Amino acid sequence: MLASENFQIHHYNRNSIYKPYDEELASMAKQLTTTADAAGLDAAQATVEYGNPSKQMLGSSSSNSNNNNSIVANGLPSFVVSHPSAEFEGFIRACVDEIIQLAVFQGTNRSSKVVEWHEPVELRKLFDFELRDQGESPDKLRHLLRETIRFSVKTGHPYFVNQLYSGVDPYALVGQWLTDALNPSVYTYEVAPVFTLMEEQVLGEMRRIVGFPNNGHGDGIFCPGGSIANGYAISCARYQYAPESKKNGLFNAKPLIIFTSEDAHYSVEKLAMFMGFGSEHVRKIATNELGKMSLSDLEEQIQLCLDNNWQPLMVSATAGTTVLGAFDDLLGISNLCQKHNMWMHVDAAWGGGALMSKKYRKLLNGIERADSVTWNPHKLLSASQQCSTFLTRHTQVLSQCHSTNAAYLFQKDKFYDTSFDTGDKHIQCGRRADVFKFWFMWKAKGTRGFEAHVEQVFEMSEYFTNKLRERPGFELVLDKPECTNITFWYVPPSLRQMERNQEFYDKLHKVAPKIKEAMIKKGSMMITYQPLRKLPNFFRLVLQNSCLDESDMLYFLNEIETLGQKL
Ligand code: ABU
Repeated sequence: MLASENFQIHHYNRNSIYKPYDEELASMAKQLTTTADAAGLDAAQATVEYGNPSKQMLGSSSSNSNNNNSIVANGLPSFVVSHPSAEFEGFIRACVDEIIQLAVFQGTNRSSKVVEWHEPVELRKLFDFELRDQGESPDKLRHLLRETIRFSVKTGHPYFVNQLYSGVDPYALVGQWLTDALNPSVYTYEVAPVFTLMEEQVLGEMRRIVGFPNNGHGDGIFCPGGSIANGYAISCARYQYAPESKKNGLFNAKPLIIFTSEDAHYSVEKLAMFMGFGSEHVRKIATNELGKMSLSDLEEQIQLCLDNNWQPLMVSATAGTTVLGAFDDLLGISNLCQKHNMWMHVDAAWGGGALMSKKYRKLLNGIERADSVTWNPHKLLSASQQCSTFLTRHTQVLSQCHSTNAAYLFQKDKFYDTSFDTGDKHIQCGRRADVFKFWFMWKAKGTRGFEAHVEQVFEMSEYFTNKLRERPGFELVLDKPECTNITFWYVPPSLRQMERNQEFYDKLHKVAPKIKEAMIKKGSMMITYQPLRKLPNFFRLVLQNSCLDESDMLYFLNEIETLGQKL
């Protein structure tokens, strides 16, 4: 049994939770009326739009009586210090309880909607987005919390299979909340001692799991998303092959060429553009019928690059492509990188989680030969957004490449070992402690818990694929999906007898968008669709929530069939 399955849902008794706060609010309202009377204010002026004002606001008013803290129209102070004074405890607890009840549990219950959909123009009318001169009452703020939850997509809902993330892991959630409460910025040991050492531990363990030599020797960082992690790979590769570029930039340099597959994540091209390479210098290698980078095309493109006297810089391979979930041939790519002295990067943002499983890690054979790897625990391992890592076998390159030695942050004459001031190897300055939620999950579940999680979602994707094969009207894009994204068409009965000509494909192209619209308006599930090269729109189901079982897989098929059969 997975550790997460042991998590008992707490059945809330609303009265027991809110009664003390509600009573507190009532008592404070009385106090405020008395205060207002004493101040010669009309009682109506001392009450608020959404009920009685709270003790905490009063408390801060009285505690800040010397702060030019005037009573404003709704009876509340206009200035509240950014400090959780004791008077705020009731408000914070009430809000957190509400979030737990509505967003964490009710919002992810299978009987609830995944989304309550409204067009933007309608949502603007339904939701109070406006910012005003005067602050709102605590009750209004709680109302706004509830409305925010109500109109938001419940990405933790089991029927949200739309993106490469989903679920609400209880340990990750608590971890995320703790880091928000402590609010560190992980750049120096002095302000983030625990998280600095935690990053070292987690990144080291991830490198060992990747299989880098010398027991995972190397370096790594937590970064804001897989796109930026892929950008770090480009930056490190550039430094390795053209260290003078740190000072001189790429002006007058021989063009450096990046190779990646046509199915790779768009971030490789985006970051190359952002870093001044230019999109022309990102060569898109053709994929084969399984969605993997074609090694023969790669070799041809490298040769073409050499013929032009350009410098082949790096190959960014993909382990788990965004749409088809294909794993590139990492061993073959590594041989070519070795032959041409190129940096080998593996974007395993999506498929990296499979490394946790003895059964599925073979999908990434050869990753241990890479120079660098992107691996996002917020994807297949279900950590909360965001949790993204860049790992490299090279111990110095990140620091050498990115450091600028800002004297106001990275003073070398500090009283402790300043090698633990890790911030200078990042391009960010302020940085969230994304490590904690992942470390906390890992502590709770153990590596074996992650393995069980990964194997559960792979098992469900195989079950879904098998059931899909048996159903009339459903057709797979890839015969044997490798990862837990499964791509397929639903062909409604009205099209099933048609000849497979252009007219058929034009009609099929319109089916997935129609079904998607119907499911969102109904709120019954969310699954994405896309075209790919010449293929008409098809669905992509993504599984990474290990609470999903066989009945959920049947639900997905049934729902698509129900919504699409009349098209
Ligand atoms: N790297 C994010 C990919 C977006 C998605 O398809 O879910």
